[in-house]
Amino acid sequence: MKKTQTQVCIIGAGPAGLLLGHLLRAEGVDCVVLERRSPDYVLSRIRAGVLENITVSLLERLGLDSRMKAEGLPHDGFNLADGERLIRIDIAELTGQQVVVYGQTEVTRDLMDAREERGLEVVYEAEDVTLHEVDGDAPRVTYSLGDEEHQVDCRFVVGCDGFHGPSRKSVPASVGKEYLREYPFGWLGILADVPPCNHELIYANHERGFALASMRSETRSRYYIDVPLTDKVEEWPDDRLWDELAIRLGPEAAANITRGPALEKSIAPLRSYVFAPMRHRSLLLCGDAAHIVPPTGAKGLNLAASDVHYAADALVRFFKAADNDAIGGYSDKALARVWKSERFSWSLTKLMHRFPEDGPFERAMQVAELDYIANSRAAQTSIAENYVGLPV
Ligand code: RFL
Ligand code: PHB
Repeated sequence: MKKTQTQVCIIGAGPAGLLLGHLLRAEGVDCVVLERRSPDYVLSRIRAGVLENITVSLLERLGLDSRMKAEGLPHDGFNLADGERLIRIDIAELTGQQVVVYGQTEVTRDLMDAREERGLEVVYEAEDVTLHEVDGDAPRVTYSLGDEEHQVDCRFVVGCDGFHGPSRKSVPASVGKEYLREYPFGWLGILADVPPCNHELIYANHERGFALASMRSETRSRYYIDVPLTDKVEEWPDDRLWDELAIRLGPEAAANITRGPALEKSIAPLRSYVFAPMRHRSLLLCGDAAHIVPPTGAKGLNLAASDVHYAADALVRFFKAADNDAIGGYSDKALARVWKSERFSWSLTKLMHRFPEDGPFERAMQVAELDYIANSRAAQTSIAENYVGLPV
């Protein structure tokens, strides 16, 4: 058994784990990150595209924002489409803020590329990562790498290992509470090297279902439609998906859609999930390890960033100022923001999707709400301030 010692052992090198590792290293806190997959595999996952202020400002604070500044697309607004009607939410005018369209893959790549220069140790392809004694003050994490068994002794373990990782499962069932809402559809996404059909995002509620027109750059588009959970990607050849997008996004957007072969196509289920508390003794949870939102509000990655902001602050105060209180307050602080993002993502999902169980009354409620939003600056402001991200 090869043993190492560090202050913080981080499980998972997605955006949450890498961001936390860099923030801790920048403050002189020792840490090691253990990741089950290879760097190429991590970069091949196509996920989030919209960054809130908190995510942008953490990259700025780390001085790892140069490519995002050069290549990211600042957006002043987005659109809700309901049949023929397009409701523009002018987030810049309503909140004085913007969001930045810059893919999660690129954020992850920038954080990965800075590992060596910043002295951040990440062990990729770590198998059988197992947490031990997180109940006490001296937890351990074991893993294997090839034929070799390893053990990391540390003061804190931070679970940044996503929804399926082992960290959350290390919290005793008697301590943790789960809140879950599953949705009766998934999002089928397509990534293609074609110019976007619109310079801003369009979330559409069409009688045939939901559609989203998004992008990664001026030459790369990302589109989604909702599909029954029983659908398989193979049932959606590119042409069928482009035809469906053209119908659901409406004639104006359809006229501007450029079709192209899929670089990636996948179906992701939608769920709302919260695990509380987000700390158990020497174990802290951040990001998808503790909560999931449906992607409708573009909140998942940004929530991971705000968790990491609180966790880094608490850990730095513990190691540099012998201050225990911040660790003690981490879960409540993080959850207060998590629940507000959960609420926003759930309500936008309900507003923009046709649920199989819904009847004429539920549809009339959607129409009334969209009509209210279209004609009320207060309603638009509420959506805009949630979309750009509530204060951290
Ligand atoms: P991740 O990215 O899942 O990373 C977790 C990492 O942990 C590793 N891991 C392990 N490592 C060691 N041992 C084990 N046993 C392990 N098990 C797992 C994994 O390999 C992985 O590298 O979680 P993290 O860092 O918390 O980041 C969360 C975000 O990835 C997620 O919330 C967002 O992608 C959600 N999301 C969106 N968020 C936004 O803010 N804006 C968006 O526009 C947006 N769009 C989306 C999305 C998610 C989507 N999908 C596919 C779920 C669109 C989609 C389609
Ligand atoms: C994306 O571009 O992948 C994206 C954008 C906005 C969302 C979800 C996903 O709400």
